[in-house]
Amino acid sequence: MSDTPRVVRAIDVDISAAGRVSQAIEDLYDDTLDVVVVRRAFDAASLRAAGERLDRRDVDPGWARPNRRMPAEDIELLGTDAPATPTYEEPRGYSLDTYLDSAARHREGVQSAFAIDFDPAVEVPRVLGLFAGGRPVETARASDGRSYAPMTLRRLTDGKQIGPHHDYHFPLPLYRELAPQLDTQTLVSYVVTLRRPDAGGDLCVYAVTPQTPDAPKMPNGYSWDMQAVEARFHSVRITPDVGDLFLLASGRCLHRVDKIVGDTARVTLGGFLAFEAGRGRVVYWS
Ligand SMILES: O=C(O)CCC(=O)C(=O)O
Repeated sequence: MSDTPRVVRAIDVDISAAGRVSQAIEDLYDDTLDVVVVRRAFDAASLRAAGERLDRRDVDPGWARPNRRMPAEDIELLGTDAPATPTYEEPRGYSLDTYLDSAARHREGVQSAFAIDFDPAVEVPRVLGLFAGGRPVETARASDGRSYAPMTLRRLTDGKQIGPHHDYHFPLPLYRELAPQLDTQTLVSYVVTLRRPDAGGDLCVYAVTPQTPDAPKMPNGYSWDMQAVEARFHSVRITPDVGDLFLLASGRCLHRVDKIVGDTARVTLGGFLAFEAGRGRVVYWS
């Protein structure tokens, strides 16, 4: 085994160079790449208009707040009120039926945030497909055909953040049907920026994996000791602009989102993706 310390391998490309990274999802899976930032991946004007609308405080399109009991992590979501991750409301994860029912009830929630000329159900798989090595990209489905939520809109306002975590959610109940169909070696996050905050909101990615020996934890044994993580491990900081996409090996690399500062919210659209077992297809959900 090599003694060379692990680093976060990140690349930053313009959409015009997407052809150079057409195998990015495979590279993320194969642990030869950790983050790819794709600048101008989506039409910035369409996303900016949606981001502005979603940052209005006088209209509530129905934001769900599954972390409301932890004010610093109180992310707002459209597209589901039972997300595919643990929340403070449901730390062990939602049941499969709760998750799928919520996805069905909130199906229109994401679409209706955009003007008629931008259909995220078409645009998201089209752009993800540019990095899938020619494989089809499809929304995840349970074995009875019910659809997982393809994507969620996320809003973080002043003082909110996403704390450090890995995303390896296959053991959760709602993956009971999905996980056996997938290559569960890792999980990849996809995130598109609709609105940039005045300050804060950067994505910070650390060369700390679930297998890193002696990863720094606080004396309580589960909270990350971020001062020690930042002192001892390589990291990258990413500031996405409106229209940019990033793909992150979020099952492997510890990551967090810096606290938002100021009146302008950080608004993103995102979810997860994975290879089907055998790598013939990419499936995505949120
Ligand atoms: O919003 C982001 O930049 C990252 C979201 C996140 O933590 C994830 O996708 O795992």
